[in-house]
Amino acid sequence: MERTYIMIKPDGVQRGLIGEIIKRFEQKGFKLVAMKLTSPGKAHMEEHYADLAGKKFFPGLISYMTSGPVCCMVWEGAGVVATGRKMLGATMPSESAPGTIRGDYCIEVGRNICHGSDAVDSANKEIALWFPEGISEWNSCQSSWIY
Ligand code: 3AN
Repeated sequence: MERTYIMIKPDGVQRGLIGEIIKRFEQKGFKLVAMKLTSPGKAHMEEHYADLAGKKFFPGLISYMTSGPVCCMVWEGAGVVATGRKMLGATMPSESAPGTIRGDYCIEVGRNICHGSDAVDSANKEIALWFPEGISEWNSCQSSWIY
């Protein structure tokens, strides 16, 4: 079953949006298979965002992302990578549709609440980076209703 890495950024945690974001993924039918609140160091965050290392906003992104705890989650379900991105909404809050998380809760790209893996390959890399301890399996009694 497909998995994605969803991370609630420091602004989302500080604004009390963890429950709202979890609610949306749960109600959609996805299964939460790992979660933790953690305050990562600079090197860890730079590894997570290595693809953006050349961008002008990179230093600001890293200092913001290490300014407080982030909520790290792995969600599982059919098509969860692409659907998760749709649920987050476009990177630019001015372009993210109402009804999406970014569309409903933010106006500034540098404070856009949440991260979601952009492809199955990057999801697998990000899950390994953030959950080196592995993920515990559990059975959801809802799955027979969803699938
Ligand atoms: P996404 O998070 O939607 O995959 P990316 O990977 O292009 O978007 O960017 C990663 C993060 O970098 C964004 N979530 C946002 O916090 C920040 N970011 C992207 N573009 C800009 C920008 N033009 N100015 C400031 N921060 C940006």
